[in-house]
Amino acid sequence: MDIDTLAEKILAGDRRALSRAITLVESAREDHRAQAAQLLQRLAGSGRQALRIGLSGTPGVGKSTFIESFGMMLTRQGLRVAVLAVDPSSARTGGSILGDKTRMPELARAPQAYIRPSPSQTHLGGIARRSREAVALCEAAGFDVVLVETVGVGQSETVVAEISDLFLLLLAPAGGDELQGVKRGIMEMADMILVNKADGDLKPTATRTCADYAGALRLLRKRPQDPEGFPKAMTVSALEKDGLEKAWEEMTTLADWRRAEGHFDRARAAQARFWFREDVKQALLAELERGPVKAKMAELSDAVAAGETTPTLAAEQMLAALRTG
Ligand SMILES: Nc1nc2c(ncn2[C@@H]2O[C@H](COP(=O)(O)OP(=O)(O)OP(=O)(O)O)[C@@H](O)[C@H]2O)c(=O)[nH]1
Ligand SMILES: [Mg+2]
Repeated sequence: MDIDTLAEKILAGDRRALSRAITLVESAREDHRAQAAQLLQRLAGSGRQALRIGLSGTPGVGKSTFIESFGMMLTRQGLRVAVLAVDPSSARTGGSILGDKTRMPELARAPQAYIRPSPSQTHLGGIARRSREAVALCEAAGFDVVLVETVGVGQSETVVAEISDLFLLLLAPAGGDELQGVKRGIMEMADMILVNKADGDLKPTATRTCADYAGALRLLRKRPQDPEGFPKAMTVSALEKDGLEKAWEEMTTLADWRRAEGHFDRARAAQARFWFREDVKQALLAELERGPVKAKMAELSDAVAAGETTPTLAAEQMLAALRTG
């Protein structure tokens, strides 16, 4: 299929075309890369804008259950929902593909929803590019909401936050000492904290945990992109489908405010800038792994190890060699 036809089909909301296109952007093959770039360029002018929601949380906190319940609630409101996963561990575990689809049985069958399994890739730079391009494809395909899930392990949260309009942190009810476990950097990224499993015996603990996090959020520096009262902490039960409508209301309130105040577009522009810089950095790093440059790196690295030169001097020498090509 040629790129023009593929683009047309995506714009028409053809799911198979969308899947094909995502496979294309996931490919590392040079000719695929060129086709993917052409396709994305063609779709860039679609003028469609989804609400991109990033969702992070540790294993077992209830991300899949939440996406299933929350996603179904959105489809019942007539919204089209796409689900993507950024999963740096998938290469190790052999992919969370089956796990995810079986944990989202209703959503996986819903005609208004699209779930894209996570590919197995190890290289985080590759994951980032593939993920943001997949988001762009879903957006062009006319989805109203694109949910991007990641399991909370280090850098993948940054990737997800940098491709999302809203970033949600899903937490479990826990004792006070676990509050310390959430890294400050992650708290600072969150637009909303959802304490899940606020049901049955866990409800009182969830309420207390939520209050603790609300307190912690208030201590953070006020961000220009937040109206009064945000970032917010709330309790939900993905299992009992409780608090999901309220959470969605808060999300739309926040997104609407950001749109009205210009923060929404500003954030996307800043993200585009961020990814441009990241791509340049990744490409420069990749240069170091190529032929003669790689050999020079190895040579200087050995010299440093042998004490023949210092790391600083060797680095200067390396950069000089790069500049002269
Ligand atoms: N009580 C209760 N249990 C829940 C809730 N949400 C999820 N669970 C349970 O928690 C367990 C893990 O849920 P998942 O949705 O698979 O969690 P996850 O975050 O997707 O986990 P990973 O995919 O392994 O990272 C399952 O046994 C769920 O039934 C909830 O709201 N309340
Ligand atoms: Mg899951």
